[in-house]
Amino acid sequence: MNKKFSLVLAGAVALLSMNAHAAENWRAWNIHNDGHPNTAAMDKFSELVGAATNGEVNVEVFHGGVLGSQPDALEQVRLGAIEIGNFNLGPIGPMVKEANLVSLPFIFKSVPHMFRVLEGEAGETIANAMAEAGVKPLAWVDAGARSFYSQKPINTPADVEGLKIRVMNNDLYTSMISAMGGNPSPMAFSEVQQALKTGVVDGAENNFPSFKNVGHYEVTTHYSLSEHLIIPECICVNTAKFDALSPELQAAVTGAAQEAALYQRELWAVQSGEARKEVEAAGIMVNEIADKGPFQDAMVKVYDDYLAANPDMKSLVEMAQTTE
Ligand code: BDP
Repeated sequence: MNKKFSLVLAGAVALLSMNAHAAENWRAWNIHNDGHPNTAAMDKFSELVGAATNGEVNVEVFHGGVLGSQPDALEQVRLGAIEIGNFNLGPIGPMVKEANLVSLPFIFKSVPHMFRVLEGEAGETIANAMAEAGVKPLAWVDAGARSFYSQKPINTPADVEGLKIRVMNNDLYTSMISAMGGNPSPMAFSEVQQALKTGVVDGAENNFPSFKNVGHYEVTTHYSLSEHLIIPECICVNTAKFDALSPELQAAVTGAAQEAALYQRELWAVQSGEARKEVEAAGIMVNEIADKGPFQDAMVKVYDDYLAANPDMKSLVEMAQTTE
């Protein structure tokens, strides 16, 4: 064998063996910008995955929703065109029925209650159904509670009457607003600030960090603590991509997601309080709602209609309601 040929051969062999261990390069979707706890947590996740897998799985995070709106990105993850991301379970409900449990208004008593439900049998059922649908949750993330904001304080459901309120894409949210006499307007997150500014909608609902991070507080005056929805989020991966990894890499990626989620929860605890103070300092008037009873009463119809149409969800709803 001449020298040149053997060199070429050695090169080819080296290339082949490298390919056998070709690194996975994953794109991660994140809707938030710098300054939001989830952005920091997703950057942390990327760092942790790289370290835990010795560079065999690389995650590049695309912030600010540049890879598409949340419903589109979820579809991309299901297809494997985007591998992973930080998703809210709200927009997952229309594609995974079980995930809709968390979108029933007032289903959780508090954020710790929500995590207890997710850590129990109900959470397992939801996680399995999501994995089956192609969006496998590796860890649960805190998103606090969502409350209304608009140009006037909201204290009772009657205050919502006649208001056009932006909601995320999910029929449960449109029913929720309609049940209070408001006009629901499903819309992509990226369009909400402009819609509030130009009066296309009268109000919206979200947690403090998101209210602040994308400048919704700059175009509203009142934030009313209705806390009608406590929706968890996930670090969710395309199921097939995850299943194709070796068991060692699966464990490393899951471990990194869980560590990043714990980090997120710590950041959330601090930064949601800070976000509230910042918007208040900027002039937002925050009002407590002394009695949430009337809001809960208005939701009876939402539950009745939902359970009549989805009787198979009764057991999950009961599981959540009976979780201490
Ligand atoms: C934020 C969530 C994000 C949603 C957004 C929204 O973190 O996933 O897209 O609300 O209201 O709190 O669309």
